[in-house]
Amino acid sequence: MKGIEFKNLDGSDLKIGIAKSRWNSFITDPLLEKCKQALLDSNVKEENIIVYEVPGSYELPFAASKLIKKQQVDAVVCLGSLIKGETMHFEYIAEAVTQGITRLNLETDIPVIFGVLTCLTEEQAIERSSGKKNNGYEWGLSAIEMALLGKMQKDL
Ligand code: DLZ
Repeated sequence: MKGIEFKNLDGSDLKIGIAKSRWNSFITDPLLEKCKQALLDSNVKEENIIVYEVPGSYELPFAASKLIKKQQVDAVVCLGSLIKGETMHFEYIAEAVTQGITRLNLETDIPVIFGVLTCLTEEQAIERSSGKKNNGYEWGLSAIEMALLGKMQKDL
């Protein structure tokens, strides 16, 4: 099987944060839509889905940190789209956002999902954010699975 398989997940007791960048919104809007759909399909209540928008992917770890501290969410999904251009921006931002998300995972007790496309072309990004291959859905399910794991560990 290519990709991730998920069991049935019950998110009815969960509060999930989504940090979403507006840079390349033609990619991040459909990612957000599918991510929310996955949460709703798994019984997360609409009012327990908190979305913070930021200008670009570099700002995602800050927004995720705020969702954790101010909204007490059980998991965060960071949604962004980096498309390689002619300068070094892509490399620096990809490195920074990856490090930022990794730090939050290790330093807070809340899982943060890496929902950032890092593509070489627009076509690659479109392929991964539209139709049946829209990655937003599995990132939403990943958030629920990890939030449930986090809660289980807390109860032990
Ligand atoms: C500046 C920049 C560039 C060149 N490319 C992207 C991109 O492909 N994807 C993305 O999400 N953001 C990009 N940004 C914006 C940065 O993430 C950030 O918002 C600005 O540098 C301000 O901190």
